[in-house]
Amino acid sequence: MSRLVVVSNRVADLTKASQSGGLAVALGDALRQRGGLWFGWDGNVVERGKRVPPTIQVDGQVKTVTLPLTDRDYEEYYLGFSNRVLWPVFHYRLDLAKFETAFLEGYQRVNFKFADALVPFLEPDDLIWVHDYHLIPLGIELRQRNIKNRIGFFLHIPFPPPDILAAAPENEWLVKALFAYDVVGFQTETDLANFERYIVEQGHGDAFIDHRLVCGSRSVVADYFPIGIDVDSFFEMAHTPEADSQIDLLERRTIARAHIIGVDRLDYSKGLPDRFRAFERLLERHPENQKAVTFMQIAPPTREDVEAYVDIKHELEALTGSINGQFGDFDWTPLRYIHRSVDRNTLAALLRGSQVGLVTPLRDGMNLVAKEYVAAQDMEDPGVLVLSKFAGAAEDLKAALIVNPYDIDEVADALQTAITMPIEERRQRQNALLERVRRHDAQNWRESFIEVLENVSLGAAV
Ligand code: ADQ
Repeated sequence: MSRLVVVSNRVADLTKASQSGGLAVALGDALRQRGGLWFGWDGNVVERGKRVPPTIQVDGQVKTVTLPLTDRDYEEYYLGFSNRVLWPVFHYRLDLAKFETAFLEGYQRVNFKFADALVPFLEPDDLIWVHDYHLIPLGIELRQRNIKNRIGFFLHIPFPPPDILAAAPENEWLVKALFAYDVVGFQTETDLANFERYIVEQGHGDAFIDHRLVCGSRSVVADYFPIGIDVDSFFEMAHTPEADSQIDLLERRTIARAHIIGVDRLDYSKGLPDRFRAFERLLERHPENQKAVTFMQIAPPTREDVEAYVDIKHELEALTGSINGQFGDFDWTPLRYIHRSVDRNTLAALLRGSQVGLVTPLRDGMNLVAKEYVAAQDMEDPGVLVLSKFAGAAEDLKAALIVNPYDIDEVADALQTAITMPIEERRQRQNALLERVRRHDAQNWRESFIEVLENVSLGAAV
């Protein structure tokens, strides 16, 4: 079995995989089974011009190789092109994108440096799996260094429609860069269709029935692979004696009979201001929920060096103050907004202890919180998932209450339906949801991607 080499912007700490969730859970097992290497940024920033050799850590069969970014690279590659250009554009938010030439140069420079630093660690049989929008051109850089291995790429965020992508600088270069890979994976059918439309409708190439797309002298296999979670371990985390006492505490500390929960990084793509307004609308339209329902939003800070993130933080603080000021009472705080990271065990307990999971991104690649909410529920007395139709997860989780997150009345009505839903309907929906969450779990995601990558006929010169 060939080794697996994972490349991503940040490298997760595999020794704390169950605590960090996400990629660490999804890829940790594969790395341990096959042996391999995880390469990426160590999260540190050093002065420009300073050359720091990669840090190598070995844990059994798995090596992690990490390096810092210079302050300039951090500004231009990470904050600049990745998070001020690609993140907003790929989330359909051209209004928030900021284009500067230096950003693109920084992005290309870091991908160049990453390739230089990675090549000495590669062996001829390695399967290389590159992750996410920070590293789209890494494939080209590796090919230019004569790396002939199978290389796959997975995009964790949405792939926008061609008309939107056309507004990004160097979009043609960026999309064509994907053809340096052998397999390109997306989260959903919609993302895959957008990629195919970009290639075919704009005359850059052709699509064939076996998922192969051809562009110039290169071809790739492009398909969708919905990412998932480790369902059993999340369920277990939500059902420990400590979780029981946390849920007890949650219930005893309040007069509310129903809890609504939201858990998201504080990001404008997650639709938090509209979500807060929908909760406010629920209290206005259905006043019987006053003193009877609470909403807890956990939203840890991210990317605070980007202006759009500071703006949304202020907006949420103002909305929280205004909603609590208008509706709160000495014995009831309607909205609890926690702007901190929360330990995953507590998170699992809170998801289980909440009667409604409110997941209303304006656009999201997949959204693992929706899946975690389903996995955490008690099957006998499950809660209800209210899910945005613009989350990738909605393609699969059709048994949730699917809403348009921009329509505040609709979300408020869905909340009311969720709070008052009879137990039989809740159980039916939960059964259907859990079946989907299990079908597309973390293991299925990584194994299906790796299987396609291992068996693909190589993409060069068709
Ligand atoms: P994210 O945008 O980060 O991921 P999401 O899929 O919801 O979004 O994953 C977030 C993870 O962080 C979840 O496992 C969640 O439990 C955890 N988390 C969130 N808030 C937390 C908190 N306060 N404390 C502790 N943990 C917290 C990107 C894409 C998504 C895609 C994933 C995976 O934007 O669309 O689903 O990658 O591909």
